[in-house]
Amino acid sequence: MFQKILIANRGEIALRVLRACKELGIQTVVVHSTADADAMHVRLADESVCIGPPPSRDSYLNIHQIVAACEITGADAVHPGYGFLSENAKFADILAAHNITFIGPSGDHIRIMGDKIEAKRTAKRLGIPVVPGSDGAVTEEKEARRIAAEIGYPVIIKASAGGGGRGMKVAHTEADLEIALQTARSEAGAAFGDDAVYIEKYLEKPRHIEVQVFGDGFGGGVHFGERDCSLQRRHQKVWEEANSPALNAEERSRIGGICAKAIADLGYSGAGTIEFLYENGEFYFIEMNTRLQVEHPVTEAITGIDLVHEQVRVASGGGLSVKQEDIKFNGHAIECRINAEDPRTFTPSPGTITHFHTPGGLGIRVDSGVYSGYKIPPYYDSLIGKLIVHGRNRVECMMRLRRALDEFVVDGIKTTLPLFRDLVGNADIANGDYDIHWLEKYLAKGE
Ligand code: MV4
Repeated sequence: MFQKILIANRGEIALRVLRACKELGIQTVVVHSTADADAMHVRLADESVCIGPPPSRDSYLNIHQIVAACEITGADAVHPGYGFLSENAKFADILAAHNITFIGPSGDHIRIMGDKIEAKRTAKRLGIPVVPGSDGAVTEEKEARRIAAEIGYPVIIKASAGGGGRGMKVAHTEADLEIALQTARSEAGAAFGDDAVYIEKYLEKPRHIEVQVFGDGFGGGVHFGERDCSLQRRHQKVWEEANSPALNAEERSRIGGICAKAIADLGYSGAGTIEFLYENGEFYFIEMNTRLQVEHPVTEAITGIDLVHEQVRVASGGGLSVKQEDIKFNGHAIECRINAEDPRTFTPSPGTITHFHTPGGLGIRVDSGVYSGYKIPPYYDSLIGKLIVHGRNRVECMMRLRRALDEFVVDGIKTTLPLFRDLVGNADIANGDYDIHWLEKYLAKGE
């Protein structure tokens, strides 16, 4: 087991990882920018190292400063959290070259999944169902036309270096195709320095369902069920739940089994998330994330398993604490992302939190890095906390969520809490009847 872990992140996820390390009896080091000197993760860690000025590129993304902080403090492993360097293959490789363990998969697995064409080719080879489309990159309009005619319109053109919704163009008919291909390629080249694009059948009303997987580091793989993350705005998740209201136990175990086997065959190590679009009872792979995700607590709530403990165990060579048959899905969980933003326009609202009171009671978890009197710096993302509610079933979970939202007080700044108070009373949400476009349509109506 590790002696000392350096946490290369900030905010609620830095605290989340700190807690797991403390429980495992591992010493902690955090790094922080000058803007985060008063942050909770700095207060609670055993040691802290200031690594630079506020902009992320000079601090939380500064690989050399972070490696130096490891050397100075004698950390033997780094947990990257999510965002920042969590899916940076070069960072994983550099740490390995310094004999420091990256708590995550190999640089090579990160690299494969970061290239969306390579990721899809790999998924297909491993027996994961993928969206019909081109086999690789498409450059010629003629070829694009042939593929689109074969799979049928509408089609979507995606940047191989994109992901998370960046660099996509939809063509509804053949007349749109040339423009879509040219703009997708030139935008991808400008944004990512790589103009490779690929074509897929465009699914019009899917849900976003993702499967939590783990490789044990010894060639084994398991799944921890799925999360439904269909409620998004501009590719930012807002509300996530486990299980998906759309799946039954048979579908869960079928897609979960496919993913677990794929992870084993890939020789993958650590936590991963295999993302699907789900429409008319079919799953279609779109991407794989090679990090711990923001919404991992809903999976923890229904399985009772600490996924960060599992990440640390696997990275240290100790394998997983559970076998597939030990992983049981108990009840229902919902996560609301509390952002320091206007609840209608989503404009960031940094500033001082004058009062912060979190709900409590059975089935309630709040993961947050803020406190009364804390001043939110304007340099980073606007997530200030996550409310995770668990119940024996979805109805109980929703009742408890409504009550918890009533108790939650955040004064001094705008937050997305009022949006959740609206959503929890909405009939479609109560019925689990929503797809990836539901939230944007709801917000456009301005109800
Ligand atoms: C799609 C799609 C429809 N058809 N691919 C957006 C994020 C990126 N991970 C993939 N995305 C999409 N890919 C095909 N073939 C629709 C989206 C999409 C979306 C996906 C998940 C959650 C929200 C979304 C919002 C708009 C578009």
